[in-house]
Amino acid sequence: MHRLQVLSKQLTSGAFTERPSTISSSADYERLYKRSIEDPNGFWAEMAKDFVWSKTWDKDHFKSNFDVNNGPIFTHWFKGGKTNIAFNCLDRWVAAGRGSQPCFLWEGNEPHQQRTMTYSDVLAEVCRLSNWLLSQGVKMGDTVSLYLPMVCELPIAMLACARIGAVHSVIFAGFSADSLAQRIMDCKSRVVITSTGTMRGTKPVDLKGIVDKALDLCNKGGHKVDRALVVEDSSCPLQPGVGFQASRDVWWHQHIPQQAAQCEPTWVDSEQPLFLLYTSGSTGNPKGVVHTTGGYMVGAGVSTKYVFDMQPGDVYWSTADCGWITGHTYLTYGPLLNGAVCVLFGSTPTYPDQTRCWQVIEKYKVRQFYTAPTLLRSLLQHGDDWVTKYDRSSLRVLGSVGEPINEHAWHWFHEVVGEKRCPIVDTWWQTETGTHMITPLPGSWCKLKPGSASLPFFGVQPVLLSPEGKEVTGHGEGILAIKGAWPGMARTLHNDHGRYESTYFAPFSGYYFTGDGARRDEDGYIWITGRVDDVINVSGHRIGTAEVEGALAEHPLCAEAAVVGVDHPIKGQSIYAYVTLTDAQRQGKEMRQILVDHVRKTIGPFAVPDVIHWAPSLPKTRSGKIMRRVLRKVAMGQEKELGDVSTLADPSVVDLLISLRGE
Ligand code: 6R9
Repeated sequence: MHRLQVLSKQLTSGAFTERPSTISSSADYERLYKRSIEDPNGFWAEMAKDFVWSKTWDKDHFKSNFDVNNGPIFTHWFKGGKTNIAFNCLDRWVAAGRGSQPCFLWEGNEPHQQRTMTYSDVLAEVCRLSNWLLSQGVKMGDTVSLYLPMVCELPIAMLACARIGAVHSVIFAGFSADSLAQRIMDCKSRVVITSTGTMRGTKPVDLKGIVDKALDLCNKGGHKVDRALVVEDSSCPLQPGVGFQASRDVWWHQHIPQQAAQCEPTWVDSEQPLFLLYTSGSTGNPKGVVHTTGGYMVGAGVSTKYVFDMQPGDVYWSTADCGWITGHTYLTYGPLLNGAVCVLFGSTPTYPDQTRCWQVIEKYKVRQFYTAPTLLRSLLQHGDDWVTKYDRSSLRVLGSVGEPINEHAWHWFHEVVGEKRCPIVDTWWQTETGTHMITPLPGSWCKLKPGSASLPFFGVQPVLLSPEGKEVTGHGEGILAIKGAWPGMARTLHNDHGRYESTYFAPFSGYYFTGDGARRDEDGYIWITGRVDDVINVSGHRIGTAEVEGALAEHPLCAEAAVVGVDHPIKGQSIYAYVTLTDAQRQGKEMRQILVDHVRKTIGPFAVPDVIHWAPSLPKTRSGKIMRRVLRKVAMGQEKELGDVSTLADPSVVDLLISLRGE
């Protein structure tokens, strides 16, 4: 074969190749990691030099206190520095000659709905919207609520707020009017940005109607929203009966195009709040997690670069919605800070059919693909042919986030989707951590273990604690906590610093408490075992729900499983499993025995579920997390005490499960 042909074959068959942005050896990783822990002040200052600042940070810019006995909990990074994250995401690339490079490749609900916006287009639109926000009296520190589907206007609105120092609060466009009102009132937004509606598969979602109801509720609650800016979605116009309130509502297409396409960025202090993001805790009202500017920017930019091996011009796709943290850090800020081309996906991965993801990857030649195990599990049941008929040779790095990935899904992702060529970065992190915490890096030196989130990212010191708060060293298991601060961490909860301290720092003073359990193996690899509130103790055996779920999900007839612990008079707790079969016809006694035998064989007799409850589907939050709290209540017959189910994607699943109890 001609040399060039050989070369081009190598390129298209594309084994993962080391690039300058990749850490190229274990020794390099260890050296940088060590440095990041021993000298956080110096290490992160060096990293921060890759970004544009209007004023450099002080020499000793980093300080924190994690000990509740030692005064208030606080962290600051890059103290004294001033920057603007929107400038770093956009202006910088336009100035560097990348203005005509695509920034967003938007794909709508239908495969033929497409829109490309270049970096120059996005910058101009961000400036117009910033100018409009300023004209509405929005000032630095004011909060703007965004209730939008996955259209370019959503990240544009986030960046426009950031440009003028306003704080954005994105509320997933699936929350009910009540939840939306609660979140708007909590942060007292006077401006809300929304759209007429959106199509999710074949279903229209009437967003403006929901906003109208929410704003009525706000009025009743004594909070008035002055302005609602509405994006017109031609595929989903205003629903009959939904109107425009002339004194409050304005159209994006009438008011934004006439604004000037330049707007000076507001250079803000490093610790100026950038956004609020509400997340549910195990109890009480949703928490408004507050992220600030400088540390978050550096953490997001640097982790995206190393974890996804990202360089300017790379086509990157995260299936996350901007309504949750992944959509903030690894769809909007991180990729744009690295000059990437972002696919913005405004549909559902199974619409019009289960090949949609692979079509999108082929069409846009996606290089890095970041998704959640739940999606993989739902797709893998349909077999491999649906995947392999599309060209995935552009793929180089695959990412997983949101929950532990079971081995079966990991292998399918690696072997079928990634053709064994792409490393899988199983990234463990949280809304509160802001950025990746524990993850493999995509270098051939980095050994991958299916199901393990692997090693700490730079600057992160994970520790395992015993229930008494003693550090477990070496190989062992415990409660996952983090020692020492990292740049991307949340600084407080909106209007409730006390709750921030009591939730995350009081359980073990001196540490950030993650709420997850984990195990460290002989190689120092970390395996997340699930939330500590989900750990089941059966006759003294500690069993991670994730472990049992993983075992069930390994069975080819099991599409998905969720396991909870229920009180048991003799064993303390017993294991209660909800199982979705790939073929519902198989539900019955015989299948139960098959699954029980399978778990017994995979983990051991102590891990066998006492109950297998057939579940046509599982109650999930809109970000795809199984709501185990609800499953526990249903299992224990306490459905009157379900608590807040406002974050469920489909609340009717709960009634269905109740009706199937004992079947
Ligand atoms: C980013 C995000 C955080 C919780 C976290 C943990 C679970 C996330 C995971 C994972 C195992 C992973 N989680 N990534 N568990 N392996 N790679 O999901 O944020 O929505 O706040 O959820 O998700 O339990 O504590 P958030």
